[in-house]
Amino acid sequence: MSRRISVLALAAFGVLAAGAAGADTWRYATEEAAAEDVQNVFAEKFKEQIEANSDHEVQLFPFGTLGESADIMEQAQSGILQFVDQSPGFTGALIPEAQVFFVPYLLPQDPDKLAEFFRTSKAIHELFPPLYAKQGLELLSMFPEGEVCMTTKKPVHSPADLNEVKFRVMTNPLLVDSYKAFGATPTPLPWGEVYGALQTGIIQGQENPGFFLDSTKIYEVTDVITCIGHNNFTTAMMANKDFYDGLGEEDQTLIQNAAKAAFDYILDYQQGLQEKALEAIKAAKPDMQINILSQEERKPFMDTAGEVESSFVSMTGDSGKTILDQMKADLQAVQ
Ligand code: 6CS
Repeated sequence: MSRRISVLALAAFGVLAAGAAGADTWRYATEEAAAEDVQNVFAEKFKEQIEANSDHEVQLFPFGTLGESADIMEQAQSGILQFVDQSPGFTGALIPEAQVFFVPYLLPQDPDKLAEFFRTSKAIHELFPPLYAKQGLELLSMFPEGEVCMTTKKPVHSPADLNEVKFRVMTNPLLVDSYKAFGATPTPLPWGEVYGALQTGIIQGQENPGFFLDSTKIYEVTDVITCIGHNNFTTAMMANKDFYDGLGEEDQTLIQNAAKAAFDYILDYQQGLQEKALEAIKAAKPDMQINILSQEERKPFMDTAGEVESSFVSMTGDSGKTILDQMKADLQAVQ
């Protein structure tokens, strides 16, 4: 080896070694585009905590910069990204048990109970991490994003009103079953296609939490918002597992603490967010109808829960049943 080459090799080794022991740049992608969207507020808080407590830097990639949810998940699994936010709505195709979050009316509506559930759930903190680990992912946090409401072109007061409505759902089989049980014709699509599909009439409905209906201006291409209290949008934040396992204890603790701080912050951030978002939509489009269905009107939707739960168990077997039972026990504990 010539001296010049060996010096270059050493210099390169020095840079790599310094990188391993010193300041690194970590890449983190989310599924949402606007800075005030819940996943980005969480990510920004995480970044702030990491950068305030170490020499590492976190680069954020909101939706639209690196592709659809499935793309960023692939990038996280292959190690191109160190962190990713992917919702069970998409992860359900990879980890079928994650679809448990789509059994209607399973999660409580009360924000304090919901927060306590996410904070303490054994299903979330003990049963899900090994399932994510099998997919090369270190599950760092699961958090709620807000009550999901439907947006459609025509009013919905009962499942009969969803008859023949092509309704976009995230790409997992249980959501398809759930919207079939609600009377609609479910159409799984990645997020990037939803606005255009509503605009051209390929689909006539979709569901999302209030802040997202507002920030994505989905109300421009739908006319009615209907809230039936059937779900709260859940998401998950994770790291590439090889990357995480290769870190020293100090960096792992740094990441765990930053994820915990972001979790607490995001629960506070959501107080009153749904109401504010619905008001903002009404201000932007005064003829938008916003219907919060009564208990009586909700009943036929609620009655589908057992059927969807059975589909979940037949899709996921013993593993899914264990998660479902644990979730019910966790929910019981916070009631
Ligand atoms: O419906 C969706 O696909 C999106 N909804 C939210 C609230 N976050 C990300 C996800 O891609």
